Amino acid sequence: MYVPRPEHHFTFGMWTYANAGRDPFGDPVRPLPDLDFHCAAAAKLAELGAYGVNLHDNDLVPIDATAAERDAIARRYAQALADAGLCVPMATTNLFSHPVFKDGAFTSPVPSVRAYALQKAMLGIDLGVQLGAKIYVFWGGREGSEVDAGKDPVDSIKRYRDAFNYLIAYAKDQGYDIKFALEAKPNEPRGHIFLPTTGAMLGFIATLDDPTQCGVNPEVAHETMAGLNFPHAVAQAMDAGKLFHIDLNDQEPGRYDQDFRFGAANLKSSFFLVKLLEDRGYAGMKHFDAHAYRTEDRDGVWDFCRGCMRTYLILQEKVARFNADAEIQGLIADLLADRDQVAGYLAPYSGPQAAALKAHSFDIDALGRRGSRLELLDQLTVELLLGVR
Ligand code: DIG
Ligand code: MN
Ligand code: MN
Repeated sequence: MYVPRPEHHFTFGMWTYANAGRDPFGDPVRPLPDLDFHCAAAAKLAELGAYGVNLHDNDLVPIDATAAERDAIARRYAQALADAGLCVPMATTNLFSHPVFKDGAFTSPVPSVRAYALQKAMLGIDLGVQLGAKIYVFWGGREGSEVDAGKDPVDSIKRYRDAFNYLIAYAKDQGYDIKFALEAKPNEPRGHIFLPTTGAMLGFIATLDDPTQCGVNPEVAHETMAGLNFPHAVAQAMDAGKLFHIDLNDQEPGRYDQDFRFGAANLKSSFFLVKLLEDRGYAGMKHFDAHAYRTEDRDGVWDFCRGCMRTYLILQEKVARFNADAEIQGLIADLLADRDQVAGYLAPYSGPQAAALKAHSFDIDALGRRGSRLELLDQLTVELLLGVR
């Protein structure tokens, strides 16, 4: 029961299981990772049932590596992944750690920085494709401001668009089988990050030269930080056919980006997220972009990895129980029933149907008095999650 297997498509970023526990107020509590650790970790993740490992370019290759060093590192790691039976479904570029990006990468006011960011992203895409990635994520952690006088927001969006149009053209020019997924976050490490939510990203993607090559990578913690309902953000991405990837974790509202173990903070929201992904047949990767508590040693990190996958599988079973629960489904059916036979008015517009609707008489007071039994429906949902249904 609840044993993760590769077919579940659970993935972890190198930066997640290798997170050393450094935070703005404290030094690392776990050893800093090296290539030996990452190669050994591949075997460990395979043993735990993971499907793949994701990476930023510099999680694997030091920013100052020569081309020969890069190739040797990539070869060794690719072999370790092959030996473990793991793949690299997603890759991304670190456009946020080096000081050069301190005022942005693609939206930096400095043309040399924007040009270097394009160069680094192209090389990162090359590396990701070489390792087999089919999705390339862009998280614009430094694309923002604290001093709005120094960065025109419209110019910044234009620079962002120029960069993605350029990189989409590059991937096409190279004949790469890869799609881009944009990841939103409202703030941290910048005071304000451009395109702060998944909804904002969806609006932005529509303005690209070729929107078909770009989707979104929503993250639980990031929408939650903004006080938003994460399943609703995912639903909009699904509706737009743009849910190319997803970053699973957990988060308490109104706090810094906690990147908690999946399900560690809000079980009901995590349940409805799993329900949405399962009911709608999401076929992409389930990536845990999270890390263990700073209190943990490396053994605790593997507890964290196990917990992410196990909680997803437990909630997946709860979804099946919810969908098979006659009382719950009966309440939902009643809620949605067309008691007054007016569904014909809601069909696609036609002149005669609109004329009939305009002439229809509604008893809005009676409609207003109708109960919904949502208290009972939510109680039954809670009881199911508490394991008594
Ligand atoms: C943080 O949530 C971001 C970075 O870790 C990475 O660029 C992206 C990929 O999951 N998520
Ligand atoms: Mn995060
Ligand atoms: Mn993320």
